[in-house]
Amino acid sequence: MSETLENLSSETRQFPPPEALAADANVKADAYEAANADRLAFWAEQADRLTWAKKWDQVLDWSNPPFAKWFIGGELNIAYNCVDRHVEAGQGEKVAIHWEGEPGDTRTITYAELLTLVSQAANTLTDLGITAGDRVAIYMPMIPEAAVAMLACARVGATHSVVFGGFSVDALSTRIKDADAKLVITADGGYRRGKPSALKPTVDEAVAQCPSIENVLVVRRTGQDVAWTDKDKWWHETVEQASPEHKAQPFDSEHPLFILYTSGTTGKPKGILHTTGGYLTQASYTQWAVFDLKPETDVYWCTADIGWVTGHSYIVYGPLSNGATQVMYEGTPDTPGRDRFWQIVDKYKVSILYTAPTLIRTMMKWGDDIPAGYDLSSLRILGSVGEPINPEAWMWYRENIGRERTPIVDTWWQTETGSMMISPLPGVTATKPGSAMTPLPGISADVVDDTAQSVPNGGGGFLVLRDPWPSMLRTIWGDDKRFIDTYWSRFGAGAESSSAGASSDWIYFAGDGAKKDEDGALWLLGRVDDVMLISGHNISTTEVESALVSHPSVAESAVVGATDPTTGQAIVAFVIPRGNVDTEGEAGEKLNVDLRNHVAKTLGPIAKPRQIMLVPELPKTRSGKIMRRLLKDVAENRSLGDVTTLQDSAVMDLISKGMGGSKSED
Ligand code: 6R9
Repeated sequence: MSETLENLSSETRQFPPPEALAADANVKADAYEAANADRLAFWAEQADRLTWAKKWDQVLDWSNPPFAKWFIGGELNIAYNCVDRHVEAGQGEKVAIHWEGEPGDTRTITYAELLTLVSQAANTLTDLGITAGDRVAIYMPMIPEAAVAMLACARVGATHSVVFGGFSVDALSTRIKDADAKLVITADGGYRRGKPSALKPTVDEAVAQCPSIENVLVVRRTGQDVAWTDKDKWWHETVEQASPEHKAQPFDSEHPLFILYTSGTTGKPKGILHTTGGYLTQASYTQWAVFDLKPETDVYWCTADIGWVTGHSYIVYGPLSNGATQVMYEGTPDTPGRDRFWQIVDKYKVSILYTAPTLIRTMMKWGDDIPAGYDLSSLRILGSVGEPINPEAWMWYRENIGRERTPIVDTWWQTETGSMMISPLPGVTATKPGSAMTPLPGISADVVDDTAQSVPNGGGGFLVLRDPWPSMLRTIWGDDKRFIDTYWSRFGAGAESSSAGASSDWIYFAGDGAKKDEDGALWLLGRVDDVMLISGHNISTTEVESALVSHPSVAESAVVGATDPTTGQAIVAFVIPRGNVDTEGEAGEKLNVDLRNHVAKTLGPIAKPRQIMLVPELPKTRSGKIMRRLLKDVAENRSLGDVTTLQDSAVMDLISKGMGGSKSED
């Protein structure tokens, strides 16, 4: 018997690209043809968008799968590509970063100034004994120095490991130890939710447990009191005093650029390793192609944190390698008010906005009138990343932010893929609300059943990637075996049951469920670990959540399968109502019944939730992904598992308290 995912929902709305945008788009339909005709030649052409100190001899070496090498023999410096070459091309006065601090302080950094900062930081790293191949941990708020620190590491060939500025002592020290880092770059603190939030005390505690750390470089941002040891150096007393002259040396295309840890659901975090030439090729190309980036005129803003892969690829390496002008914002979207994002878009005339479904759904909850008060006419492209975007959230984004003019690009990718893999092209694709549509040119994604057979259109299963791609992870830091087990042993030549075949038979397992609709467009259905088994049917959490969000009273929802004596598992839904919805007493009970019926009507009786809880918030990771595992604990009356990556630990108390009734306190 082959196991597939049910395909319950259908979507008929479709939005072709605006004509003027399509006519002037950076990438047109012929890119798919070119990549299909010769995939390696296509990627070589994209690699040529970069400046190489030495040209590669071979595009791809896949002779030792699953360990890929791209642009073998080539040499380049990433920081040179992101900074120096724009200054050399006469763009020194162009703004690289419009930085907006949460309290309202601002900085404008041109490419020439960025070059000075990165050169000074590179000289300081060298003074502190950092050489090519050393690991540097970065634990910082969203300030320009975070990007400068990453670029300075890249410039001297040190491998950076950025750790979210919200993570605990334990999370930070585990990551420092795993990578055996020599230096930490941090700050006294940053501003979040209207207050300074300290970082240095966490670093102090972590460093006390990590003998490999020789120095700690500290940016002064908040002016908070800090404890000081002889390992600590102020940024302004070192970097800002250093020589602004620094000549970037080229590194091998496969030189390690960064490690970024993903937590996963079990076990210790995986250090995902990315290297130089292939990574920058795809990050840079996708930034330009998927956002139709026109560096001369666009103002781009990605709302992610640099502690997330989105911040690496689409705040630092993608935009800067293209010479873009971008906005960088330090704080939260509701400080000082819930209109902060739209104020920023209006102030800087942002033309390309890249954000996450969690934020879109939060904005829906806060109400349409907030963005309605702002001039958002500068926007021309909207992006989404991080989770499946529910069709109704997509429509809300299109109508209330894009004002029905701007294409939306829903971009599927992972820390492991390094850059975007499945996404519409804004000048080519007629988009469907909620679908990431098709693999980008040069990428081969597919949906397969449990025997690795491609499912037909209309079918659901597992998302896989069939051919190596330039920005793919190279391994898990220090653990090749886990790399093979996690990503390559489920299907194809890497699977235990198969006799290792040709190198082209290796199949990458992404860990996500997906389906193909009748036209072959791809719909992402969430992590396969979250799939529910209801009376013998595999049902994705995403489809039920999207059905709930399509009800006018719902802003956001999370669905889990809880053990059930009759159906094996039963659907328990946690729902955040929209801002103005009455959930008191009878109104709340009626809403509850309505919602269960609404799901049954939209997807069929099999998907009808057993229980719906109205809650004020949902547990999320720092990058905004819903932590269904914790909700499952609540639904099955267990004590909570690991909560270390939870963004706001008070949320679970609120939800557990609410389990008795069905009221929302918001
Ligand atoms: C970039 C990033 C990766 C996981 C991925 C998937 C989910 C990301 C998505 C999406 C549906 C999208 N995901 N983008 N699901 N549609 N457009 O988020 O990396 O933090 O490693 O997470 O996020 O489940 O497997 P990362």
